[in-house]
Amino acid sequence: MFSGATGAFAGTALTAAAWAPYVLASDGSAAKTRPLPIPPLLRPRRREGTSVFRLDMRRGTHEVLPGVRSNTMGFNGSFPGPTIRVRDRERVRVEITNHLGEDTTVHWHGAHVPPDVDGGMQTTFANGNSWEPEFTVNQEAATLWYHPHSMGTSSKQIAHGLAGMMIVDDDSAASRALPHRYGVDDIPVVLQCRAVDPAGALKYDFTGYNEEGVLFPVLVNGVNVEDTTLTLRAARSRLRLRFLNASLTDVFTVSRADGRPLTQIATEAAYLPEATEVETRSAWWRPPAPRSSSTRRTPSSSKPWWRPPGSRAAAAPTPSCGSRRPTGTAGPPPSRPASTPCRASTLRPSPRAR
Ligand SMILES: [Cu+2]
Repeated sequence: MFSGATGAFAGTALTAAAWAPYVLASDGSAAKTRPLPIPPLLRPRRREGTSVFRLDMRRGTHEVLPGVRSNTMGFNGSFPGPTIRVRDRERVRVEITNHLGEDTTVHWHGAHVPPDVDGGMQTTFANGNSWEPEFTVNQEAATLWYHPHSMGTSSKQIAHGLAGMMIVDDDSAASRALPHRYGVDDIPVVLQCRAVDPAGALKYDFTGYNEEGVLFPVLVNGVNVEDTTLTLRAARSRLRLRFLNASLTDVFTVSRADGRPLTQIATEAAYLPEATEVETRSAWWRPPAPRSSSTRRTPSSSKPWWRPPGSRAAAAPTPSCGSRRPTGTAGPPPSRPASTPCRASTLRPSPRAR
């Protein structure tokens, strides 16, 4: 089912109207079980009409392989970074300090902000320094992310853990109609395929990917799902999942293990003009970096439960760079050996849900 895919994340039907356990595992063989961790929500301070967020970039360690500490980099010590949630028209300032021991930037991927505050290579700042971009949010609801974008070190720093989700809210009827309680019925799902050697050293370029013995585990919200089964007990019958592919080169296919469709409601750009049922297997795939949102609903209804009233039209997901693509789609060559794909992971019902 997942051959050729670099990773897969499959879902299952809700079996109860109000309380629905979900399990994310890899081939059902993971040794440990724990609840799906939710990246912390970064709380701003309010200062003269501006929401002030603080990000501290420094080195740390994280368990990428079971029982092995990898040297990593993190925003506020979190892998992945904390989620920043802002609102259309909100004035925002982010105070960022660099303790990485090397240059960096922070780019607001997908945000409609002026270039001088968008963290491109021209705004690189050195170790020991701070950068404090300020902007007014100017776009409809979307799921974005933030990550370093400095010359020559972006993939290294992202691979080591510097990546986080950024959610933009708005006052549209569509937004009001959707689940929006962070970590309760509005769930961030950060998918990362990481290249790591058995000693825990993270790899981030062609040379590293081709080293002998390099492994490619799938992390979901920072947890290796080949080692650990993740569970999520939904507190609502409607569940919104925000998928962020924060991998460097890998494509994930998102589907449900029971063959039922997901209801896609947004892409990385905005809401879709109307909710769209997306099938399992290769029908729904994304290149690295894009975000999309879907909801799942109770299986008793066969129609999409929700259509965003009056929302602006958005482009369909557009393939861009990626190491693997559906047959017949042009793209750059695979960036790591085809013999070492990320292993498939599956979201399946827990025994209690059956
Ligand atoms: Cu980006």
